[in-house]
Amino acid sequence: MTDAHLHDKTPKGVSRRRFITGTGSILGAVTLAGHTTPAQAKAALVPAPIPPGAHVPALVIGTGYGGSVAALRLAQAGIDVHMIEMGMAWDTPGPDGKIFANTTKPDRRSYWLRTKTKQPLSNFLGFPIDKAIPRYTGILDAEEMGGIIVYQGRGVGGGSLVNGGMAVTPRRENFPAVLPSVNTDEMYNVYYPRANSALGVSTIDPAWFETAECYQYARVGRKHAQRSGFPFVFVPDVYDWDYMKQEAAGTVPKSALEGEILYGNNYGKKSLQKTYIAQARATGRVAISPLHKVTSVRPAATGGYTVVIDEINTNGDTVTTKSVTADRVFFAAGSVGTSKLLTKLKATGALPGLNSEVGKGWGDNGNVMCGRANHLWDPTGKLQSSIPCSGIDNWAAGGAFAEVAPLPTGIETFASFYLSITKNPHRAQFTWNAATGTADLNWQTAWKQPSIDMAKTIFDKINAKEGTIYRTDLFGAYKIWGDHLTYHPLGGAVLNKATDNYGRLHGHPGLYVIDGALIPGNTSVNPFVTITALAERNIERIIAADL
Ligand code: FAE
Repeated sequence: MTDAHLHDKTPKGVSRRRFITGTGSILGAVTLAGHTTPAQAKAALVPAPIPPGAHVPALVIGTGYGGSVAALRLAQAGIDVHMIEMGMAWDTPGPDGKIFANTTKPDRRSYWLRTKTKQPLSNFLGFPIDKAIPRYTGILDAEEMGGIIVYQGRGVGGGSLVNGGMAVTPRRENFPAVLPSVNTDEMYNVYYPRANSALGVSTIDPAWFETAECYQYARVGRKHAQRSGFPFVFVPDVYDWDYMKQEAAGTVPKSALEGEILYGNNYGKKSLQKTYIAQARATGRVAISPLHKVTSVRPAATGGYTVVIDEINTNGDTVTTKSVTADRVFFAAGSVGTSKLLTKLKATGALPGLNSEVGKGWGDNGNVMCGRANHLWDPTGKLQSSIPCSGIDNWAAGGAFAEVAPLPTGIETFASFYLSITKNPHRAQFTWNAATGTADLNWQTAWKQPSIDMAKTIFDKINAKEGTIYRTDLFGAYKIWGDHLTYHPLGGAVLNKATDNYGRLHGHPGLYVIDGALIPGNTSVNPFVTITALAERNIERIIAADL
């Protein structure tokens, strides 16, 4: 790389001298002097927790899928990265010797700054099951906004800490509707394979599936789907299937077979901490500051951006407010986090160049849940793996793809449980509320009706065929549909609208969006593989063209 090249590609507003120093002496020293040793390069990395006044070449807000991809690829390109994460590091065991709490015994580790649990399945046999817990910076955020509860992971690893690990690539024919401005061939030939490989995605051994006690519920799901003529598909996951076999054999500590999901997974799941983030740290160029929350980004007088960060304690209180500078900032705070931040920064004049697409195009991936009551001769099993491995694909005919999900209660429930992803057309918008100082979302509860209708194309038919009924006791006293929530927030800073076709925010060179906020509301399947693959595509272009 020549000096002239550096000059050409320096973002507007970042002085060339600043950019070279700002790259932690890595690009600068390596290319201009050619003498930097790995030890010197490492010494230049700003340590965590990030000190006030620090200057970093690349600052990544959030440590979920988008952020982890950005950090790894930037580091591999020789650029020092600092990741800022509002949640905890999740690297220290609690009093029970485990890092994460069990799903059946939520404690302070389970929820983000709540004094009572907010379980997605709020009731059982009609009775509320939420309970009091101490307020703490726990792992699962149940964020209540505009008529919907949006569940999100908090901590180093983002959503990968709490999710089911279902790693689904959309059917190729559905992709153009998901991301119309992205080349389908490139995604399926290059970036989906790259993402799947780096995430460690694989599919359950079909022979083991047939006999495993813990997947009786999925086999019942298959039987019912097929008897009604629906295509039943195995769904890949990032869980280590060999580990699960050992759990079933009783030779290792149990995780999926102990019902762990939602509040973290102690053993078999390959969260980002074990994949992208581990690789990123191994480069020696990535530092992570947990319990740090970005509250502002604005152009710095000296070039680059000033980033304001609150360091918080485990009660959620701000301990210190720090100001740092960064040559480039990657927004990877998740669909909700990125959208809220950008909406605020545009409205308050911190980033006046952002366009009017910011905050728009937010959707819930059409999530809706339901349970079915099976006959007594059709038990789904006491032991249920918390990791789903299968789904019912009625996307083309009915606009719904349903995960056959577990109900890992430890007792026989005679219930089949499903999370459907549907082609819900509604999109909401974040707007700044100056009176409350919050970014509000205008989602409406009634907007879930199309999702219910699409899910019914599957389950009304199965119920009619099997002579069964919906469970009415899981989401309230008499409520069939879990239509109050989403696990899959998407959009709010949509690709090729709020940003260019690679995630560069309009109006502010050197600012990028690289997470689920780029995807306009729906992916037709579970989203994280698409978020990861899109981030791989975008960062490759950004590194090649901008750095
Ligand atoms: P995400 O992973 O949410 O990461 C954003 C990170 O930014 C988080 O760690 C935040 O704490 C952090 N952050 C936010 N604001 C700030 C700030 N101001 N300063 C510093 N840090 C901040 O974003 N998807 C699937 O594909 N398959 C599944 O099986 C699946 N199951 C799920 C189950 C549950 C219970 C949940 C909640 C989600 C599930 N998902 C699943 C969704 C998936 O986890 C989600 O789409 C991705 O995690 C989104 O990735 P992003 O990189 O956009």
